[in-house]
Amino acid sequence: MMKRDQCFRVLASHCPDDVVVAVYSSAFDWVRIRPHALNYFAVGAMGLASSHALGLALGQPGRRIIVLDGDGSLLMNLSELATAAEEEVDVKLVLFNNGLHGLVHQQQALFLGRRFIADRFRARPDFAALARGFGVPAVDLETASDPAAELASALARPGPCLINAPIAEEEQVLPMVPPGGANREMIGGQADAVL
Ligand SMILES: Cc1ncc(C[n+]2csc(CCOP(=O)(O)OP(=O)(O)O)c2C)c(N)n1
Ligand SMILES: [Mg+2]
Repeated sequence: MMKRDQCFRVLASHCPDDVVVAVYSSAFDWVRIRPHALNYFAVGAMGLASSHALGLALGQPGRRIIVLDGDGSLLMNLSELATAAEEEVDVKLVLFNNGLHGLVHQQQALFLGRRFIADRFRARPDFAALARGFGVPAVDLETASDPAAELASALARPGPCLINAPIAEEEQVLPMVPPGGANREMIGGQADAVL
């Protein structure tokens, strides 16, 4: 299992400067890695990062595009894998697979007395197998002997690829502003830096 930060660092060192990164949920803090990059967009609605990335790939062939998605998010729009295969888009989809609605779990842990509900997936689909079933090549970092090297080589291959990246469920995405709170009350960040 890789830590999200390890994934980020491999991604950062194998991305050309003009890569476009579409991120969802656990990956929002990718912005810490490249704080001044303009070619990054965060998608708030689950399921949409992959669609946006495919649209961009069709509109700008040749552009390197990476999607950082959550397992809950991808499950909302899994059929995009069919489009990725049909159009042979050069999109790498890195799936941060924590078996949770992680952001929901984190809010319940931090602000709701650890009363967890609707946070955990009882079914744990084999996303790499699903991708291959759609005709999209896939790698699974869970079974890789050297996950960082496997990730790097998947990024280097042309065409679509799903990369299943298992992530520990305790990993939190910070900073986070408490519900109803002001930005200066953020947890795990430097409020002064944004004021
Ligand atoms: C369409 C939609 N429904 C509900 C939400 C509320 N929501 C925000 S994060 C989240 C959980 C996301 O889970 P996952 O995609 O697995 O990402 P993780 O937080 O685990 O990285 C939910 C339900 C949303 N953003 N979009
Ligand atoms: Mg998740």
